[in-house]
Amino acid sequence: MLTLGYCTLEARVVDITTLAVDAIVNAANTSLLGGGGVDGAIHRAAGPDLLRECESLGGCATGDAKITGGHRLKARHAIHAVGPVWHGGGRGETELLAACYRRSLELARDAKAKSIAFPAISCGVYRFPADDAVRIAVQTVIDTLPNAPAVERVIFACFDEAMHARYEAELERRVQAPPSKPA
Ligand code: AR6
Repeated sequence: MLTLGYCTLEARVVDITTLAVDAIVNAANTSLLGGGGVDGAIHRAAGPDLLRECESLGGCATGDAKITGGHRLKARHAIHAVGPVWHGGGRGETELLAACYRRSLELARDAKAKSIAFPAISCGVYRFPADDAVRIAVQTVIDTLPNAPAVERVIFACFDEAMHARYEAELERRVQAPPSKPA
């Protein structure tokens, strides 16, 4: 766990659809009409009214995000972010992935969310290299938090232990070491 001012960042092995937070982020596609992976799980848990609301949004560009209600989820809102497909790194994938985290936090702020949970966007079907994706996720959240000062809790929801270990290591690396004694 990492504490930055009033906000804690933590990684947990958990099914994101079960979290009672203000907003859960979905790893969606540009249609916003559902799919497999975490997207499918969120739509199944939220029920058909989520799809109806998504149909009214007109899709979403890669690197952007749109917000809906949570419907039958325990979360008040779902934020549908569209991560990049990994094509080797030469097609702006890093910046597009960072933009997903930035836009999601901005939408959470505008919805007055205090707690938000992210899945590892693009790390499944979209094949983004996990170590790089985790670094980008943590760095972008840290960089964006000053712009979303009401957010008090960020959860990185991991589907498996291997992904959890990556986030833990990345957060641990950023925990300030105590100041060393002057020589
Ligand atoms: N809770 C938390 N994490 C999960 C869950 C869950 N319930 N289910 C899967 N994950 P993916 P992408 C993890 O493929 O790569 C969909 O078809 C999973 O282990 O869901 O961004 C969309 O419609 C992985 O670490 O998303 C798009 O077409 C991470 O979530 C496409 O897949 C993301 O895997 C998006 O691909």
